[in-house]
Amino acid sequence: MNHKRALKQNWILSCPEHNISLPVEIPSTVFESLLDASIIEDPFYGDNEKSLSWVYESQWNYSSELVLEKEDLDADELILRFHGLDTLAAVNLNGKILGQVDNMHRCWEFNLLKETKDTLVPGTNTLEIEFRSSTAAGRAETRRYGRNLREFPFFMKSPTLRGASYIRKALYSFGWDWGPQLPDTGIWREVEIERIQGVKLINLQSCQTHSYTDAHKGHYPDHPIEKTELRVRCESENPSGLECHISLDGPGFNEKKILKDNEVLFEINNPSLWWTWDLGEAVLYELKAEYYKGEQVVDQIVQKIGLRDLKLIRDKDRWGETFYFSLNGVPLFARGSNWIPVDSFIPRGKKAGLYEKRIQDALDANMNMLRVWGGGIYEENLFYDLCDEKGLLVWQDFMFACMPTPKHPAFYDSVIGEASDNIRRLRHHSCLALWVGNNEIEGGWKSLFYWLRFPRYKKSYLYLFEDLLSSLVQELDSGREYWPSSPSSGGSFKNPESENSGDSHFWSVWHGGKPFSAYREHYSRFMSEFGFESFPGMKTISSFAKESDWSFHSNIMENHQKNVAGNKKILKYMKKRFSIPASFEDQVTLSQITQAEAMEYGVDHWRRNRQDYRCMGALYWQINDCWPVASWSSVDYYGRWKALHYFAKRFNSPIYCNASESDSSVEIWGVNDRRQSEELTLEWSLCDVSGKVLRQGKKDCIFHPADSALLEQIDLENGDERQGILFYSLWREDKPFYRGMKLLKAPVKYHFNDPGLSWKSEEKGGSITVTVKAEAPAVYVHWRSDIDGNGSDNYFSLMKDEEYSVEIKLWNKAEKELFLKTLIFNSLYDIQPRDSV
Ligand code: BMA
Repeated sequence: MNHKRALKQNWILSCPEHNISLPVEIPSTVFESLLDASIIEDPFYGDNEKSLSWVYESQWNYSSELVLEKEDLDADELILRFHGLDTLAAVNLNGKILGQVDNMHRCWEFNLLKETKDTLVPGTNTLEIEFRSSTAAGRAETRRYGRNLREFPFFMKSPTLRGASYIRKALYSFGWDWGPQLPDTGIWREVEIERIQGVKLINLQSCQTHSYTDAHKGHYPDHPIEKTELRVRCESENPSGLECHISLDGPGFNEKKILKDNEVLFEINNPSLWWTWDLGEAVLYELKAEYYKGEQVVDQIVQKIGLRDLKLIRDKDRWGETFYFSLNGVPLFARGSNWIPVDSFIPRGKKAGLYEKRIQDALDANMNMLRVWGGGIYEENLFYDLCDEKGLLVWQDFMFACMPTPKHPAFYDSVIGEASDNIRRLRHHSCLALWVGNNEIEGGWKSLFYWLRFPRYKKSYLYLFEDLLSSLVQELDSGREYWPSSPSSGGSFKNPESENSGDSHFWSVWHGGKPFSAYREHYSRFMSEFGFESFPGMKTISSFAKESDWSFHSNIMENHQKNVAGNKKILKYMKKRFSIPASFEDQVTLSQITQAEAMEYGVDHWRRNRQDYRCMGALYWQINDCWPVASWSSVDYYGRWKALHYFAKRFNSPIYCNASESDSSVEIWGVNDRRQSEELTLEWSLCDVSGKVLRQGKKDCIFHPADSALLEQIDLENGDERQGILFYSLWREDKPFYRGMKLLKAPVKYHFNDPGLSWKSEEKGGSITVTVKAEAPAVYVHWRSDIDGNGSDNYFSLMKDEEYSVEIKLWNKAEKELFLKTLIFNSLYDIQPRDSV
């Protein structure tokens, strides 16, 4: 029987140069272990990052005793498997070299009975992995190939260490415009040893075809698909001719078949489909392949798979070409954000539960898609398992971003290995929507700098991203689409940033300095990136900066801002919308409100445009951080939600309404991303700052499925109305269902009345419900406390005399008393200087 065991314990990490030797567990990395052993100070504190280059400039060795039994040595094969080595290393066994590794994104395997048979001994063997510095290697490669492959011309400062493009290692770790320069080293994923006897099951590849019911035509029935055919191919080595059984088990279905000609076919009538959480249930079936020797299972692969028909629809239309996903026949608007690695030190983040937490955050903010961005990693299995289970789609970049790639043959070979490993690892996941060649490299070729500096790299771009990766996806995962770059219109450098076809990144707001209103002038078929920065909350700032550093331009705050002049930009935008309060804490809050307003402005516009599929996705940049920093994230490194995350929860609601104002009118739009139609009542009232109602209305509306529509157009009279506060809400059978607020002018133009906020709290089923009341219109009401918790809402607005309840779940229930003691509610009135208008 085949047998696997993890090599987790009894490793020693050492660095002779610095006289360090530490016992460690695997997976782990050098930075993580040095921190655990208190050999270095927290790299995230102050500017400690700057004094740690010795760590990544040094060589590091991991060694362990590998105990082999007689059965291991008598096996047909004995595989030593590293699921991830970061990055450049020699792997030695009993002093003999097994091989050199040079790609963090690969799974490395060594057949010990082949390569080292003579040196293996029963009992204790010595395994040693000697890592060399990735940064030194990056510099050496740059010299060797004579090209510094970077994003910007040389007079512009790059946040990324030199040579990164040559090394197949997570790019962000060399530094990014939101990430520190802390390239880690180590055994970052599991190591195992597998004994193989007789047969070897290697991988499964399944492919689905679906037949739709007639009822499907023209609307979206509950069960659109009447039959799914699932063809499973099995890759194995079976010299002993044993029987392989493939079984599929799911709701109302359980069949087991014998593998013939390496293939079986299941026909599932009335399948229970896999849906994103907002369209239905994410049903998973269990697919199992088992080799039997008599009654005994000798090898096995188990996968959870969903039955679903997911297509990328690119139809010609009046604007150009559509770009959207259709899930089981339903056109899906992708609501979500871009995802970066959870930590600068990835295994540490995984151990801290950051995958579970951040994915829950994405779901809490009503997202149905995450984009795994190309400057990080092909994520952990856990990430995709969670997305499968929860019904969250994944847009998957290959790991290339923002800089030209090398063009020597060994680099291509490395990419082929990496891409094949990851396609084969991930292709059974239902959540996986699309493979994408790279982040922003096709767009990079728009710049003169690329053309002048790297003319000979253009052909290699086309080879890598429009030939090699595309044919690998075609060969290894034929049911899934490949898209050459993000953004792109389909490739060949043809207008990658077109508004009329493909996906787009829109950075005129923020990088381009344009006002938020520029979002409304920009159309896109699928907005896969746009973003706006803010500071993390005070508790997070206190984790890296002393009180004396609490100002936008102190050295420490500037070190925790990696986008050139980013803090200046935050302030500049804030000044356009608000008066700047004196207290740093209020400034930080205001930076978050500015960010939230910006993202809401964009998303509302693109969601209004789902009509006729004009725009079918809005993924903002970025949901998470890998360290505590001022950035575009909506959730900070410690998991604290910024104002934007609460706004996102609202502007990503599957059914909602939003308001679009101009000088003389305001439109209220309804959006329904679900597949059922809804009858809802819209109520709105336009007030002045005292709460006096200037105008109001009420209307029953039908929200057609998968559509957006103008619900109400209000023409504004001159005077107060044009500077009103518009409150709007949706009601389902007399119950409030959605509420929103729009200031018709920039907030700085309002002289708010004191809303005299009062609140009372009550404990209910393990969480705390706080009811807050306003005596005058209260804009962006926000609660905070010394104790952390996630609220059902925050940064919401209240009408005069309105009462509203939020439920708050504390991270640690035991801290309830201190939470309540330090709980405070404020609104914009409290954080705007009084004499500002
Ligand atoms: C995007 C990303 C990242 C970057 C972000 C903010 O275009 O692809 O490379 O961090 O912009 O500048």
